[in-house]
Amino acid sequence: MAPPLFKASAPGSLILMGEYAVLSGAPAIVMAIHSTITITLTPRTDTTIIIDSALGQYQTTLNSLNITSPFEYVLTMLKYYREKIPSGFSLKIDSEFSHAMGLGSSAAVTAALLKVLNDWLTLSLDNASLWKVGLSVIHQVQGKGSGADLAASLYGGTLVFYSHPFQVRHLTCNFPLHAFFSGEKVSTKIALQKITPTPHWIQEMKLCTEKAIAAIEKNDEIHLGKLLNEGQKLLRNLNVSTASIENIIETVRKAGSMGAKISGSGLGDCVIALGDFPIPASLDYVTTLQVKNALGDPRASLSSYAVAYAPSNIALCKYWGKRDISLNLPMNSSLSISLGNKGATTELSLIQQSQHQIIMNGHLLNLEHAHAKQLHSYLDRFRPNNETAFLVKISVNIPVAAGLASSACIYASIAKALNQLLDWKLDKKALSIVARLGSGSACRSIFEGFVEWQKGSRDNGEDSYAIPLNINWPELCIGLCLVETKEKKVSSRDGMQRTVETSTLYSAWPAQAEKDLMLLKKALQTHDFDLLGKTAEQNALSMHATMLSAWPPLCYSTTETLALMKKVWTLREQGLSVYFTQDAGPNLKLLFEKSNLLTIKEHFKNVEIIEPFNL
Ligand code: 2P0
Repeated sequence: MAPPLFKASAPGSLILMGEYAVLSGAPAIVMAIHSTITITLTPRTDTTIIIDSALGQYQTTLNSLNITSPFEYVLTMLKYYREKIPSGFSLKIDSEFSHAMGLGSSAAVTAALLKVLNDWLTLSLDNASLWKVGLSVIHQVQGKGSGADLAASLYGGTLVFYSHPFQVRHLTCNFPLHAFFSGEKVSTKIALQKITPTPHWIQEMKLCTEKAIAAIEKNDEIHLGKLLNEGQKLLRNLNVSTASIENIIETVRKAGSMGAKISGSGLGDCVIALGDFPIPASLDYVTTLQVKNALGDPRASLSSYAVAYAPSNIALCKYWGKRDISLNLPMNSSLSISLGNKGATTELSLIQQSQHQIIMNGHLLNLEHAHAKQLHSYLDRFRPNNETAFLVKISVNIPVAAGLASSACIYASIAKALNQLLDWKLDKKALSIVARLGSGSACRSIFEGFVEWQKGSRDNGEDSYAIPLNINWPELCIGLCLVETKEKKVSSRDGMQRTVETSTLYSAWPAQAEKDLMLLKKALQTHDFDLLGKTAEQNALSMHATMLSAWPPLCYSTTETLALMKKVWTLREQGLSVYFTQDAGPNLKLLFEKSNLLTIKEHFKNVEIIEPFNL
């Protein structure tokens, strides 16, 4: 068996507002960035400690822990935990960003190591307790420091942070933000020794930060931009701006940034700029980053943890019938449209247990549940060994098992999360195959937009995966008409099998699906909406016809479904270009173009509109 290893990642960070004043009790706004530092610890049987990072290699033993550059933070932390550490180990530090750009790499290393040791030494400390330990390490190494960057690395996301007493609160900040490196870096320690703001200055920065927090809470990007410029004015008055920083600020403002300022203690470091603007090519020495704004960036909140989202999808040419049940290989190719922000998020971590724990929308899924068996056997394919299982938290924002392809987004998000957690580094084609093994339609949910699932012909399924069609159709709208959100009595899986085995009409289906696929591709290429609508509707009705002729007969429609269908047909007779599609459930999905949005809303009062290309 492979030796156990302990792995944790923590993101770097940028301070948006509140520099210097945060040391005097004022709030700061701090954000985790997208890039992380990952630490992997593998225990050894002797007392040797081997540290391996891009900054160099270092070897020592548990009994001679001397604080040596460039591993001061790591070694100081190891000294802190010395009495609890049972053996030597090797420590691999992988960073996705340079330590020389002011992106909080020391705090990220400290946070990742805190989490790794928390796991290995089974300390069970929460983030607030880890922060306190981490801050004491940071103070030992660099003297001063608020620990704002450490909080961002531990908690992730965008935080309102107070140092003493320690307090953090997540903010939702969805504005585009970019960071540009000034080309210089002065350590925070030196900056803090050189610069002492006056009480008046601290008060001004405090006010500016409080207003910026309010602007973010109100989603007021313009005001936030103005406040960033005010913050920069304050930092300029403190003499921590440089010619290179001013040049970046001027250039990004000219390019259309709504506000820009130094991020951090200045005298170098990064400029953080707000807005969606073309990145100026003249700033050729500059690094651009997309700040990760997600609330509570999950990459920071747990060790050995992964999170991934996948959209649901609606087929315009349906997948109905399998040529191989265990590999979910279809009889026919299909074509779908992904549903953007309607889908599933899966959080995944490893647990030392024999059985997986699956939490679906906040409820522990018990083994009798219809989905449980399928999910367990899917996860079994990927577990590292019999003593290790997965803790899976799935959040779905569409009704589960109501013919809205919830299994598609669930298995696609699990496949993506597995790829991260187990570090497979699979491309999307391979991920599509992994997702397909969970649920056929899931292979399409790996991609956005229009997607074709090519049925393939090989027995092992290696050529049965989805590909994106890269066609944009911004006017296309989907209207969800929910008739019922209860779980259906017969699953798609059983329904399609019954149809293949007993339906008198099924033999005509594969050829019809192939023809519809060609017509749909033609409609997509020519943006012929009526061809798209007609083909999708006829395809869905043909699929349901195969079910009606199965035995026992299979009918997912209710009287309300039929009433809705008739309404669509009547409206079409009256000249409205609206069509529907229906999956293995009673709910209908309308297809129409944006120009008819208001009319559709008038006729279908509770319709939920999705614009797959305008999200
Ligand atoms: C589709 N459906 O193409 C069709 C139309 C339902 C009707 O794909 O057994 O949950 O897990 O491979 O993917 C739903 O079937 O079935 C489905 P499995 P899946 O969207």
